[in-house]
Amino acid sequence: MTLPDFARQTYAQRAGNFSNAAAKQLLDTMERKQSNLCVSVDVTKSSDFISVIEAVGPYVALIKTHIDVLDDFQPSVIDALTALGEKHDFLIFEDRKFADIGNTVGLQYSSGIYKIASWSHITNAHTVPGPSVVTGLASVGLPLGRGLLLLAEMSTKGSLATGDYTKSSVRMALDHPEFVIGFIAQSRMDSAAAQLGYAGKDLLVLTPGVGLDSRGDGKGQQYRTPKEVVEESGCDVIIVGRGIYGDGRNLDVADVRAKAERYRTKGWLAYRNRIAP
Ligand code: S5P
Repeated sequence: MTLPDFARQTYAQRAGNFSNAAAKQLLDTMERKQSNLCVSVDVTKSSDFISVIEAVGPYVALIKTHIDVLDDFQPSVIDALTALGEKHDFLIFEDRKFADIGNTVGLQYSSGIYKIASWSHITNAHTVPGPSVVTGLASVGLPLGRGLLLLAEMSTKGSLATGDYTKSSVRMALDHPEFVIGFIAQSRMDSAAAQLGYAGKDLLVLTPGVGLDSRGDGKGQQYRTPKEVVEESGCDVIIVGRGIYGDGRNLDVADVRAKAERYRTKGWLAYRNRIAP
């Protein structure tokens, strides 16, 4: 497969392609920590949540959360998460998948018990509502220097986010370059962007559905390896959850740390091979 030019640039070079503060920070962090790993911490106890993040912190550029799955959420969890982000030098991505009218998503992003915009550098949205989902979120997130990812494709079997839907998602991103920093997707979107007349616009691709030891979870999830995702498909960040902490029960922190190190090594090698084949 022929990859476009952005896939051959270093993360440090690409930081200069973005005006958005969160995108620049993420790329600079990836370069500094030599890591394109994002760990998705989908556990339900706050103590496990913090233990996993403490263990993987040194190896990641980004921590992805589903803050609403914590059974015992307290605002102090956010303080602990933020402090670990400062200690270990990573950014935070709340995987909220907003998908409502602009007014509602603005409220969901700023308010309620989670106040996502106040602590999450990056969040994401489905494109099904059309551009108003982006403008609604931007009215809250842009003044805070936040960034948004659009779900252009999904990792699940039978996903409807393909073809014209994916292409329309790319158009929505290109129409909002200050706030939209890229996609959740399985491949680069540069050829769709070029077809839409935006050949020179860099956008990040963060990719879930990454696993070294399994091809699926029996619940619709499909896994590919870091090599397939980063080197062959040109994606920028690998998002790994259960590949690192298993089913989240009986956490073995030393094992979680070793797995994070393993994914970080594989992800970085795939990137090195991609930029200097
Ligand atoms: O297409 C997608 C988009 C996302 S954000 N497929 C996904 O799996 N995700 C998220 O990535 C999902 O919500 C979960 O938090 C993570 C994958 O977790 P894993 O345990 O399967 O690695």
